[in-house]
Amino acid sequence: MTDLLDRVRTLLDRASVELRDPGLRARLATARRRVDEPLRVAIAGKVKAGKSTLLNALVGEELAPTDAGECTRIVTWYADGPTYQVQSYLRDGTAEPRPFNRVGGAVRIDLGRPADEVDHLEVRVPSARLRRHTLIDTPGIASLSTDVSLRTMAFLEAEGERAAQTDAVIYLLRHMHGSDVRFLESFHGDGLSNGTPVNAVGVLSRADEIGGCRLDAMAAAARVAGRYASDERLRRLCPVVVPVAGLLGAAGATLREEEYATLAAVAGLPMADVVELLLTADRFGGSGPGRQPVLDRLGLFGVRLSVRLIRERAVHDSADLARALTAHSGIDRLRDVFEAQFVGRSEVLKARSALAVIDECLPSDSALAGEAERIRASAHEFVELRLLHLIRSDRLPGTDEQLAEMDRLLGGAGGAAYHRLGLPADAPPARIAAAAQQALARWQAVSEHPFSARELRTAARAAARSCEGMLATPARS
Ligand SMILES: Nc1nc2c(ncn2[C@@H]2O[C@H](COP(=O)(O)OP(=O)(O)O)[C@@H](O)[C@H]2O)c(=O)[nH]1
Ligand SMILES: [Mg+2]
Repeated sequence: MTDLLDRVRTLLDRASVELRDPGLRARLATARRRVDEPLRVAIAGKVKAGKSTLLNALVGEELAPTDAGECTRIVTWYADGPTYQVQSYLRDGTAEPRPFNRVGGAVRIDLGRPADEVDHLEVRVPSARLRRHTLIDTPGIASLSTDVSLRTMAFLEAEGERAAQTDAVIYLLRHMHGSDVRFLESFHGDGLSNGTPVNAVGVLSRADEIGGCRLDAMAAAARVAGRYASDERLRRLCPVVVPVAGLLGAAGATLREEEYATLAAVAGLPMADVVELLLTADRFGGSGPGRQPVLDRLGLFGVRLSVRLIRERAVHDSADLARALTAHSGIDRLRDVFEAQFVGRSEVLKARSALAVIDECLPSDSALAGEAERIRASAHEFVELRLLHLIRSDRLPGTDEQLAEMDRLLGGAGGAAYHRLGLPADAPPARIAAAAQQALARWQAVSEHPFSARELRTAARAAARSCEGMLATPARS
């Protein structure tokens, strides 16, 4: 079987030979390069949902500004590169390097022209965390009508006159909000456009603030996220919702010695004073030098948690505390989900994006468009995506148990064999092979059973094929 991306590369090469229009050729060339570039993942959600903070937490470095400066109104890409470098891509199609400086870590870019002339910014960062995917910070949706919102929507949407610029989306939800769901639905599309359950992960953001920043906030957030995940409408759009306190994650990655010292000094005060100080954010922030900046960096929950951990001697220095903040933030869980859902599926996501460009550049009755269609119809990776979409929009018959297992086998929880078989990450090859063999037999039986509905039989054949794939390449993960 030829590699999916190889088929897509060949198709793009042939298309660029056949096309004469320079504009279309340029688009194909861009699409061709993109096949070999890291996956593009956008962080989307409303203004102040915590997008920029989450990006910083994911990279483990303060990069994206989190105030209301003019650059936060522009779509900004953060990509791996040999040195720090900023390129501004203008709406007229040209690009120019821009000077920047770093204020408290955040990259401050000198635009040198009105912001509305800039299409997007690209910040290169030497970071191993950006090697396999590029993260894209979006300005956010304030309401569905403002200019910034419209630009964000246009950028994320696959439909309309251009293919999506992103391969996958992390969508931040703060509270269950009608407009959040409408936003997600707006780029729901036909199951193979952008922002469908196969390439969207939900984050319940600013999770530490739930329930008034009490110390059990993260547990409360996990319950809320669980409810979101079982919400019918939301589940169809993004089936996984991970609670994350991006602020804690970012602080954990970049905690400074003097911040630890400030917190340790508070922890050393008599208990009654500590309780009094930590009652409200205002009280703590105004109570002494250095405290407001620490509050801004960690939030009230982060300060309360840190003081408690230091008092209880659960942490002894800034490195300990940094680790504890990271552990509480939920960022590691998000990274795992992200790896499983996006990075582990990056080939088919990239192939999908590239084929969307072919669709746009070539007439639908041309031989090459036909070949694009054949790739979509025949490549097993695409078959899996389509079936996942059917399962998740309740359009496949079957028992709940069957559908849940099929979702997993098709890679719904991650593309690695252990994800598909519901085994632990360290399951030995023999156990994986045995489980795959059993699943294969089970699904073959379903596919041949005369009483199975026809759609279920077809889907069962595909699930069996996924099992065969695991048996053929047992070491693949
Ligand atoms: N407590 C708390 N505050 C957060 C968190 N994430 C972001 N914030 C704060 O929320 C505000 C908006 O954050 P920002 O990342 O700029 O949101 P964006 O507009 O979606 O990019 C800032 O003041 C952040 O410090 C979080 O996880 N916990
Ligand atoms: Mg922002």
